[in-house]
Amino acid sequence: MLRRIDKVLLEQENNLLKNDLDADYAALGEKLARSDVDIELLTQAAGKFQIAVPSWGTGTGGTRFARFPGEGEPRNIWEKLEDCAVINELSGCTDSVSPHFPWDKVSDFSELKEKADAYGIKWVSVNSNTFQDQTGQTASYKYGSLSNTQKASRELAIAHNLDCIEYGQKLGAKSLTVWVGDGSNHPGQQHFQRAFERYLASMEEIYKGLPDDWEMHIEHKMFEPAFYSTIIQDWGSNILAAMQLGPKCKSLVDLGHHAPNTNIEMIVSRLIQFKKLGGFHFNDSKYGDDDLDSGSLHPYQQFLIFNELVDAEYRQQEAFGPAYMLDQSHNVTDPAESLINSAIEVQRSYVKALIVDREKLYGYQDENDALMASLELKNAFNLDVSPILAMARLRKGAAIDPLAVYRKSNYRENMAKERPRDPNATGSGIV
Ligand SMILES: [Mn+2]
Repeated sequence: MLRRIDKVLLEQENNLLKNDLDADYAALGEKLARSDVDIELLTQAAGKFQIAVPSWGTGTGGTRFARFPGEGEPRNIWEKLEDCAVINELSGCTDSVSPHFPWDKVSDFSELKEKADAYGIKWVSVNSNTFQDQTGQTASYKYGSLSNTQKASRELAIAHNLDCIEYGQKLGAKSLTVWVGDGSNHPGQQHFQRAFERYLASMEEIYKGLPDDWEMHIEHKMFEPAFYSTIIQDWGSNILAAMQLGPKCKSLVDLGHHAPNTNIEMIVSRLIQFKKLGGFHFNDSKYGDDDLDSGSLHPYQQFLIFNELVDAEYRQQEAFGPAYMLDQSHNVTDPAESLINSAIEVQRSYVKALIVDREKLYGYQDENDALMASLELKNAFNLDVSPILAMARLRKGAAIDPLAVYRKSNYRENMAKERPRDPNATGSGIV
């Protein structure tokens, strides 16, 4: 397999840490065994866990005020793929990339697929972009895309989404994620019902173009770029649209797209119950943003979300198989470092949720023992599962300490020489 990080360096670094890891792993294994938890099963589960990297996440993000591009950041999808390969080589848990069109459009998709195959990277959910006008575009998205009052704009947005499906088929993807910035900035600007009707009619046209084995995922977002109303502002409008469109349409939960303090784990449970959970965009949020690194601020919330997901797995819930993806904005960190770190933080939440004794928890719930029920969750959350994650990485040929290897490899410094910055390049967005 094609590699971006020197294997000798990786093994040298792993060898320095292996004895300590073995000792920590053995100690944790003994501790878990006292609660009848088999550490080997957890390590195997950690090894299987995979989360997709968004192609646009490999570039420095930005805010409405400015973007400060980093040295050596990727200038096109080929270079984004290179960085995604590095992230996977070191983390061992990001073997897929989600592309965004037209940003990632190429003339020869088979060449792009071959290159990704060589790195052991798969392409997953394709994302459409109808929230900005492209050069020479015949109709504008200024007043919306799929819900625009003007037929020409709606038709252009529908055609773009159908193109995205076609590109995705060439790459081997199986789903289309649709997020639109449609909404309004003034009370009275938009007729809520008519706008939603136009959106649904447009989405029906896209749904008709879905191959049999594809899904369409709708992403909701409370606000921004529209600041008064947004067409799919929350999971309510999202699931209503998904139910209206049909079984191949499901809802996607972006953690940062909710009001502060929203009980996202309960939304996840509802979507699971009605077979409408399509996938996730993981990130973290303090206010109304979707920009912070996953698990950097609310790791317990992320754990509680995984508690619902693992519970659905445990109950063998019908039609359950959400797609996991990161979606963050990296303004002050090296995007590769943030993506490595976040992928591992999401994997950490998953492994911790596996430690919860489901039958014990159900018992406490049935007996209305609120304190013991909450402690069953909290005790699992409080356990440091780092040795399990590190061992899973080591066994897959990834790095015990991914960030240390990344920095020792001088990858970014080398890329700064290979990838001189184009002063006219457009920035990556965050959706
Ligand atoms: Mn998102």
